[in-house]
Amino acid sequence: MDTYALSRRAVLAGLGLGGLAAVAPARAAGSIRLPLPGGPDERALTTAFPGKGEMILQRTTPPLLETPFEVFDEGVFTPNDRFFVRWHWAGIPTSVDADAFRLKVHGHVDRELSLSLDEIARLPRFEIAAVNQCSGNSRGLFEPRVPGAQWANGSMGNARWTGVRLRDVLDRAGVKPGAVQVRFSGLDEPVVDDAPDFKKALEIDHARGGEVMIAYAMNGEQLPLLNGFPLRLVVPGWYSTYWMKMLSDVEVLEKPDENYWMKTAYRIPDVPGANIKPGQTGFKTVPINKMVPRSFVTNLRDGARVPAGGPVAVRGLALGGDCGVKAVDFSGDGGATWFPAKLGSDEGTYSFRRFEGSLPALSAGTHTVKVRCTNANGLVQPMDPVWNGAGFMQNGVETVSFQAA
Ligand SMILES: Nc1nc2c(c(=O)[nH]1)N[C@H]1C(S)=C(S)[C@@H](COP(=O)(O)O)O[C@H]1N2
Ligand SMILES: [Mo]
Repeated sequence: MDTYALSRRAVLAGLGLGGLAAVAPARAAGSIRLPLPGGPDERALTTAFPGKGEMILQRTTPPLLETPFEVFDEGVFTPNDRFFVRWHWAGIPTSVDADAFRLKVHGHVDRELSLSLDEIARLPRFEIAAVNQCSGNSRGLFEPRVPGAQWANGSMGNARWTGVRLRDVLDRAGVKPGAVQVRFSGLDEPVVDDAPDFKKALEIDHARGGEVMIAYAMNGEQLPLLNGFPLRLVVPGWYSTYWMKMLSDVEVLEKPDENYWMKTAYRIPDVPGANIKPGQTGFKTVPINKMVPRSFVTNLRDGARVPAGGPVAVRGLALGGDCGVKAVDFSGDGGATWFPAKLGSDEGTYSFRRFEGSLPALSAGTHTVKVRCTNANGLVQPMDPVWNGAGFMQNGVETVSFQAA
């Protein structure tokens, strides 16, 4: 039996997030410039957050921490202490008592459950590698710029998640005929009374599909508090807005969820890939859902210098979205000619996949490399980002500009 959830290591060592608000900027470990067109592009680096190494401080309260991009060159899995953090409301418990914690399962079910972590750990164990990516990852790269957290490319991460299938938990409660959705919420709360608690819902068949899981471990360790200790939902292939952290409440619904976070926020045009014009209204929307393919060069960054006259190694990470990576191609001539990259080991459909290749010998001067992923469903990254006012689902082909000298 797995005992990650049973380890009772100190969670937050008594440091309140209110306290963090005060210490984080003071303990900033320097700053970094993000590739955000038109600025402001400078962000503090911080090591002040519990369970986290050096992170890009996007916001202090509630914490929004971005992964510095060089971390993605180190491997296919993102270390827990460098994994990005995003919360909507500042009412985040600063510690969770693992013994007292209960997961409530209720609503349109035969019997309500109140499960301890020990009871959950006794269900069949399930493990999957999957990328957790914020819907707004790379929002700051959109032009025209859009409001919202100005993330560069680091509000994503890949981990091996261990836990139990949501289906097994739902089966214990006994889903009644007529159930249409399952709604999730966590221990965090808004700090003002009239603000909507963060809740998300999935269709019942998706929830029971066997891949959606309740994770108690991430990369073989208990979840960092800021990534949802003690339990979080993992929805492989879908944007992380559904990946409810500190999951405490699972509610089976007879009617589609109409809460703010489903009905109003996190909506996308109902036509896949539709480019929206600034100011455009009146188009139909659906809740954001499956991820789309992406790829990133990790060994070269804008302004990098490489020796002229020799081949240039290109290495990076790709993600298929809601299916695997079929191919990654790269181009050194602005997209006129594409070379296939060699793909690294397959860690699973929803994982990052490494790729590598090399550009032919380059003359001295400025060069660019573009990289493009095609997923197993045949979906290809667009050359230009698909613009929308919410700044969601940015997946345009990335270009890195470097110098050969
Ligand atoms: N309880 C709770 N879960 C949540 C959120 C939240 O605000 N509260 N935000 C969601 C969003 S929008 C994102 S991007 C991911 C971020 O996951 P991470 O902080 O573990 O990287 O958590 C998701 N789950
Ligand atoms: Mo997000």
